[in-house]
Amino acid sequence: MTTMDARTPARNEGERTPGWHKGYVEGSRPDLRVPVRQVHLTNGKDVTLYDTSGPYTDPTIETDVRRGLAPLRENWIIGRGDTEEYAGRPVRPEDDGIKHTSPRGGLRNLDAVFPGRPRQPRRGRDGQAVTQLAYARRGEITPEMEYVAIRENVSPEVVREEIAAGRAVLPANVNHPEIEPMIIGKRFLVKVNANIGNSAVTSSIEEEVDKMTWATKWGADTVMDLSTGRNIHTTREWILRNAPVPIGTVPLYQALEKVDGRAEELTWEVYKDTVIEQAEQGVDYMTVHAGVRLAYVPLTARRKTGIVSRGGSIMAAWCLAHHKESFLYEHFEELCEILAAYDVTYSLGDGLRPGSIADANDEAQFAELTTLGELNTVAKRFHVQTMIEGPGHVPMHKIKENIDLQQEICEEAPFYTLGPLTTDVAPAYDHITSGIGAAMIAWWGTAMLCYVTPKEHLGLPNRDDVKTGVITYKIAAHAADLAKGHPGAQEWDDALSDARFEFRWEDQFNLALDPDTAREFHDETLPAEPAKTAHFCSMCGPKFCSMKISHDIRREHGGTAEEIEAGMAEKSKEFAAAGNRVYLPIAD
Ligand code: IRN
Ligand code: FE2
Repeated sequence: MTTMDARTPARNEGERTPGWHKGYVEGSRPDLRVPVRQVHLTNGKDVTLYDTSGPYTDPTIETDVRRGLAPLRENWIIGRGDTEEYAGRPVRPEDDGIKHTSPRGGLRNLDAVFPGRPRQPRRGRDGQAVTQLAYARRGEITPEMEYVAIRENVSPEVVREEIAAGRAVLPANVNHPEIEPMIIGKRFLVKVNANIGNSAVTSSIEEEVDKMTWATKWGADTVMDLSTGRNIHTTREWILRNAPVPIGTVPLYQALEKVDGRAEELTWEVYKDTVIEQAEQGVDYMTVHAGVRLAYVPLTARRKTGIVSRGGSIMAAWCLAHHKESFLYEHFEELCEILAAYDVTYSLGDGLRPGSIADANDEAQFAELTTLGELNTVAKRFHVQTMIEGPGHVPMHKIKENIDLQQEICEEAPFYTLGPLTTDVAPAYDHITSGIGAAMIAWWGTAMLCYVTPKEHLGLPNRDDVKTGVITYKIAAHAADLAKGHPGAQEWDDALSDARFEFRWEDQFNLALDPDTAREFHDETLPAEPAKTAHFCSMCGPKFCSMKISHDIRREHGGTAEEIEAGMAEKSKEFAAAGNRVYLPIAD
């Protein structure tokens, strides 16, 4: 997140009461409007922040999960000729003779609910690929690229260059016109992904949609739907049609459902069919564990925690059962053709990531990374946008080697890491053990961080855990943006610091990553309304407040170094006179 100082939101400018509202920055065409969070401070200044929350936080837009969001990219996609209407009825999962987990007939209902979707991908004008990578390589700045340039406060040409070089990805399936485009790359703001799903037993479709909007409300830049079990297809359809952010999946999970959970029964055909089904729905990026090769599986035998990746263990089981090379590796080129047709972005999975501090940076992990580098090169030949997944559990002194090697081996393709967790000893606090590693690795160039919630290793995250995970990771991401000197990143901190120093409590809350909790904590100690403008903070009370003292000194003695020193000496005397006590009762 960063401030976007130079740009003035076009809408809602009239109502300028302190607080915040959703604003829009208009691009070169009227249908290109980039949402921002516009914070109005009580001192008359405005701060503009990056916004991931979608139309849900715009009171002028009516949303209805049953209708889905407006397809904001549709004209751009059709205008480029990326898709066309299906001549007949599109091939539906229930028509293809392969066993699917989604309920038959469910799709027909969806057709009525979400008319006009999906559209058939066209393999590009004159046989050219329709991916953002292909456009960037041809020198074309798409509206999506201009959109993210405005969001990131950089020039569209920088965006095009980074995508063309493979250093950034703009995940945007041609069948997901609802998203507000975003970019993942080390020259841009560090992004955060939140995982949802996984809870087929306990939650309803509405709950899953709600988890997705809840995650984006707190700043998730992308959401991965890892649902398994019943209604998997329909759940995903609802999430996609209501998502303002790119949606990622691991198609292997659904493919495994189709063979009743028996890994050895997986086939390339079932997998491919699942990928097409999901690509057609509009999934923007897919985790593909194609780096788990037969020969690498024995390298994990002496590990403390073996293979902890779900996808990795499924593929390892398949390889061992057949004693054959992975079907994902063998059919990788064919997979590239499918992904290119829909502009689905690869997230090459780290199936052999370390699951404990002891296993960090071992032979198995780096062998897989070498293969991911090789596959990255193949994907680029097919113009498929590609990022690389990373660990895992890694102690602090072994983190840098991960990003350095990945950048070298994968030609600077965006790195997308799960944490890493910097110690194994704190179950229930793994958002923190991993937030530490996430901040470090992002500082050194990781482009997107996959969040970890307090429930990691213990259970399924609930609403509160999702929020805690997202906020923790937004802190890591922003800390990295600051350390990297991302243009504009510090303005946000400066605005909040000023508000803190000047006791503008409401401004502090409105600028905070989590205004609700900040306000709540403050109210716990000082519930009264006047306290929000009082010139002391609840930490020290009215008698002893470092910020208040600094103000007093400035007021009484002016601002030079000698004057401040004199003021300090005086305060020291006052302090001694009052009994040298740091904590004084608030009321006399
Ligand atoms: C991210 C980086 N490394 C792994 N991830 C995420 O972990 C990935 O994007 C997906 O959400 C999940 C996949 O886990 P398995 O199948 O590798 O355990
Ligand atoms: Fe773990």
